[in-house]
Amino acid sequence: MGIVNVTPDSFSDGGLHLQRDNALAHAQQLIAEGADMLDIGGESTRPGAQPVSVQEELDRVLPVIEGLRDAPVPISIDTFKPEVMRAAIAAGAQMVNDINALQDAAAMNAIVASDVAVCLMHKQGNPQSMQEQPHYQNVVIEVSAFLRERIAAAEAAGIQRKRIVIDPGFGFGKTLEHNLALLRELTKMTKLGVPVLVGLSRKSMLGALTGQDVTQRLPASIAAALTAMQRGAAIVRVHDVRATVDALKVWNAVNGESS
Ligand code: 8Y7
Repeated sequence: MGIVNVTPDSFSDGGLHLQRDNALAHAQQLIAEGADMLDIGGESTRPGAQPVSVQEELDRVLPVIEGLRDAPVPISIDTFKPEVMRAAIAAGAQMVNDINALQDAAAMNAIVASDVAVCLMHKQGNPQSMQEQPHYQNVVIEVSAFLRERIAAAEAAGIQRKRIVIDPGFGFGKTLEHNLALLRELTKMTKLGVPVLVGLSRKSMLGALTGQDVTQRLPASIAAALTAMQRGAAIVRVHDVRATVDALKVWNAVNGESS
């Protein structure tokens, strides 16, 4: 899963049109590099990030999703806002990546009313404050229990199991030790019976382990993606598609499928 952020950056403030063109070009590049799906996001959920309004998020992501209608890979919308979910699905998105795991009833209803897939992610706290004081008795048991409960809630609401993927939510209210325990024991998440998605690409835990700045975390991100695959991850959410695809080709040639 290739990451396409549709957020203004400090280098090019050329307005919505340029933002859309840049995002579409980036999306096409990731497809050419071998991405099997794309995750389009219009609001940063990094620790400490500022919220954006529904209208602003729609203005950012809808033109990009519409521009990818004929793309050869499925499009995921990274949002926790029900209004954005519904509009993105209407525009052709085939998956919703919800960092709130459909705990908002309106978000649950938006997915129930559709036929799209959904990623249910664990987090502790909210993006503004979640890294202040993460706390668990046993992070692996607690995250697994949460995801099991969210799968059950989604199924009870009418979302078939085949539409669900889960994610332990690396970096979302977790210390380095919590993240490492979750990655070490990722196989336990696969026992919940739905595909496991992981996002480790360029994350601060990799900075903590290597001392590298965010621009220099490609080798660490590859190692993390391979480690996750080895422990049963079905989908890896990454910025660096070409490098990750190459690494997975080598891994797959030895361990897995032929492609
Ligand atoms: C994740 C994510 C982010 C993740 C899923 C970043 C939106 C932070 N991380 N979604 N989103 N899993 N499912 O560094 O780990 O990409 S944002």
